[in-house]
Amino acid sequence: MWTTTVLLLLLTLGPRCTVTENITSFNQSESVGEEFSEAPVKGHKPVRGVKGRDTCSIPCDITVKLLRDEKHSVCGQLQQSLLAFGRSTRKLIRDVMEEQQRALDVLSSQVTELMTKVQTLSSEVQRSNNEMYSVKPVQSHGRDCSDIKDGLMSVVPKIPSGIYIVHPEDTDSSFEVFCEMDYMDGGWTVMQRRTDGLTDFKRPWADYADGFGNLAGEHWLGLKKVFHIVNQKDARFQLHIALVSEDDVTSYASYDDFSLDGETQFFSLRLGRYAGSAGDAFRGYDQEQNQDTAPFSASDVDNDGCEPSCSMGDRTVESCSARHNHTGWWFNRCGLANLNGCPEDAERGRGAPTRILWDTWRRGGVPHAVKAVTMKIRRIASNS
Ligand SMILES: [Ca+2]
Repeated sequence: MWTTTVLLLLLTLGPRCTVTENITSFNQSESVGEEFSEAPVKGHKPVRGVKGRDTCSIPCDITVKLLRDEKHSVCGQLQQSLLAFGRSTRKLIRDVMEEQQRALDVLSSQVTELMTKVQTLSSEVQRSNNEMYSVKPVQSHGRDCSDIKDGLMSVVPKIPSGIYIVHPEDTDSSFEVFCEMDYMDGGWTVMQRRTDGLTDFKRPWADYADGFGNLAGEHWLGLKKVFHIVNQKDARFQLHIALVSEDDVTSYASYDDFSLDGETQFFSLRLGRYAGSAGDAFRGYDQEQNQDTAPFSASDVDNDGCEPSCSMGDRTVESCSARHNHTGWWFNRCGLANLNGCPEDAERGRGAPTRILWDTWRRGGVPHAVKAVTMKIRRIASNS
């Protein structure tokens, strides 16, 4: 009835226009259309030109207003829906991203765990590789590995690398050494080897004098034993240093003469001419860095040339051994080489680099990070 009343009201007002039944708000029922098409309201003439039950005439400005109101209401609803949709989409995206982040976190912790396992496994592989060498010393006596090689060459087609017993000339002592019989024609007595970082090189003087570590793996043969070998009558030795970087680049430094003074001179180093690809870090770039002729120092024996102290950049150094985490070497105002260097205790557990120092071996001005090194000596002249 309300609609009918509105329509009747509309018919009495202002300019007129034709409204067809597709304007739904005005055509709620057939009876409505019937009501004003066939039964004209009292006092009003039917509008001219409007015929049949499906059309009606209402003022245009009212129609426009009603349509506009309806449009506003629809627009408002649409806007609300869009806002709600936007909010729910944002929440959905946030949820998905959070879920993916959680998945990534889980994956990254798994990768870390795997890396640790791989590291442990490769250490074990390295250790078992080392143990593959003859751990039981070969009972083949000679004065050093070069002498053993010369003695066995005529009777054994291929001399294996491994642990041999040597008895240097003019000494009462015999001891075990590792002989490299394959590398560069063999006959090398290994005096130091670093491979896996499992042996602690943070040691006092007595250990550096007597030797430590595992001959088949990482070890320091000992200054007394090396002195006995290189101090033999009418024998001269060369030194070969083989380096491997963290990214598996290899390099070497060799000296055509190598000897040590006795213990009373703190096993001072004596080097011949340098050849190689790693640079002469023993001598460095100037006399201040030169370790040739330097006596050996350890954490408890200080012969490092810093007396009472050295200035290095903005630092004052009293003990090169302390500066190099209490390792032993032929320090001279520290210098550019320390093949016995090891990482600080705090760094060790985190798989820190070995800190083996051979500073003249560089790429693009930056020293290589050395992961493995072997120092070995071989006879270059015999008393024959
Ligand atoms: Ca000092």
